[in-house]
Amino acid sequence: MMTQRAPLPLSLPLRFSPAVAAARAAGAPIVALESTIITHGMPWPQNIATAEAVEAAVAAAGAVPATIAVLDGEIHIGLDKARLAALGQARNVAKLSRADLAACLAQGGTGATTVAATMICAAQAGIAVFATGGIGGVHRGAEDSFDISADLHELAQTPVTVVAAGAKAILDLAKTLEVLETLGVPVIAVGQDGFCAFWSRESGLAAPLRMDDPKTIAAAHRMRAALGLPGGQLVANPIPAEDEIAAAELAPLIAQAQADADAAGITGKAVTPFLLDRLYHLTQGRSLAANIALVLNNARLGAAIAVAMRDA
Ligand code: PSU
Ligand code: MN
Repeated sequence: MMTQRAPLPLSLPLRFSPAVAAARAAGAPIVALESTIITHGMPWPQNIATAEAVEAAVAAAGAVPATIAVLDGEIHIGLDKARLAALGQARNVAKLSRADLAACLAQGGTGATTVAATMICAAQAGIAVFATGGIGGVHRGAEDSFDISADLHELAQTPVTVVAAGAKAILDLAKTLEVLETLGVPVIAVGQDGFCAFWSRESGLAAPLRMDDPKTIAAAHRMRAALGLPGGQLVANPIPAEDEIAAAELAPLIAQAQADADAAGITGKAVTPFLLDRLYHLTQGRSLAANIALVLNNARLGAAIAVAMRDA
């Protein structure tokens, strides 16, 4: 094992699905998956179809998927089909980040976990690898709004390797990389030198690190722990070439979406879901098709890293 699991606080309401419990008992590789992408990142019914396809992709690559959400005051590590379907159809589900998690649990609430909250839950469950679409980061105009995702600080504190197609391209990616550097978070590009841009393979920015082999990524994760460094790693896995939307084509549409958000006075947790929904409409659904393709790609790599950690 690469992380030392602290004893669980007696009161932490962790509930493992039968499949994840069996995987833990057998020491099988497990990949955590988040739920905010289901409730706030994609429209119904593609959200549920994608969540199921992502779980299948993890399984096909030799690991056990563990989709994480808070249901009725319990942290579920692994959701069955019925719970996943219910979450995907529910309206007004809370979006839980680091600041909200304890409050939601204490009140017996239900909510979807963001990258930050999923990392916290995964670490408590002894899961070291997590695959998603794109992390949150520094928003455009953050110099005025101060809108910087808690995902960045989580990567600095919680020992989970997060596989994503970088940070979402609605963000200011240059500032996002700067903050990650300040926080001491390793940002590792896979298969190329450039930092990817979610729906596009290249952002025009160089990635600080590059590792093309899942074994190396797994070894780097363990080495950070051996050094006594807290925190995880961001693995920036570019969308497959056949699925990408060129950055130049997206640029004016992202600017339009941001202008719409500013004009509508959207702030806080609503910003990212609003921008993703605007892009969905502005691209006539192509952004969603690309998002689905990149999440599947990340699920496959996440599984390969989890297998490499098990075999180390
Ligand atoms: N990846 C996607 N779509 C998403 C997200 C990730 O492909 O919607 C979610 C994650 O849960 C991430 C959140 O933590 O977007 C970022 O929200 P914010 O910018 O408010 O921190
Ligand atoms: Mn924010």
